[in-house]
Amino acid sequence: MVEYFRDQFFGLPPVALEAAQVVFLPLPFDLTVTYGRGSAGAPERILETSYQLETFDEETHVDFAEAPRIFVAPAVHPRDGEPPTGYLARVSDAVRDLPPARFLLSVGGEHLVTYGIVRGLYSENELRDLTIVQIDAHCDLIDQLEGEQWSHGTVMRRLLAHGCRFIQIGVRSLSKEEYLLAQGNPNIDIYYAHELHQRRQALLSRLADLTGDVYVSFDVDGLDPSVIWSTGTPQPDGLSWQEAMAVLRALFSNRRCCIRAADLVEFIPDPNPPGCDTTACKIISRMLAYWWTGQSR
Ligand SMILES: [Mn+2]
Repeated sequence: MVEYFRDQFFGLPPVALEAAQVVFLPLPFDLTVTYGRGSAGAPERILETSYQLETFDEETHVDFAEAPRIFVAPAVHPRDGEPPTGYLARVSDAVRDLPPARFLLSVGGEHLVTYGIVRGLYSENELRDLTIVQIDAHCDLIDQLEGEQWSHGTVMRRLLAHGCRFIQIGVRSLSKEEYLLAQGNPNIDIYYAHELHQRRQALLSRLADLTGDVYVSFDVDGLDPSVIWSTGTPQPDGLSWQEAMAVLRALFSNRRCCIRAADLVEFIPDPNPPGCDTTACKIISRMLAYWWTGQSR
């Protein structure tokens, strides 16, 4: 009988950080959630479930049993009574402590964790040249959600203030405030779900032509609920699996931009496993397979 390592991705034997090309960073944090809870359990469930996946990716022919090697970093756990900003600062510190030249794949947790990751990865100057490609039903550009500045619904507004640019894909739930903000802001480009079919080629060309630093933030509610329903604030009419993969493929095969990191957020482990658990694992393995294929060409 094969032995699986339940705390490693794909259940593979642990590898040393020095020998890894990918760092998997668990961020079990869902403090500011306003509706469905439970995304804090996602990193652990995803690791536990991932041994169910084949290490071989049928599309890219990457075999994770060979390469790339994945190092699972210690989780950054929230502390009792700690404000969200305290947690985010510790996430940034954990990211800064990682050796460079490794791909960082962070798994939330709620979407607010993206702020901590991005601040840890890039200096203030670099943030002004960073493009965040966000697959999401929501813009997360609200200034304050229920009076709270630091929330899953405000995370991109906080990053916008640092000068980041945004390409938001699959949006189908936003406030008038966010709509008007995006309309007048050259740094925000929204590909709404209802027009995605028409603008698909334009979007893929845009992604294939991106230059500079790019960060990929994958909120699972960007997908259609028929693909992933296990998320805090689901919305109908999201991206199909194939549409989402086309987006990731276009991005990771673009050699003119530099993608050092990605995240997967807002996934809630299924109360009746497997549910969507293995689908969430497969998003991660696909992102890594596309990234690795882009590296080795
Ligand atoms: Mn969302």
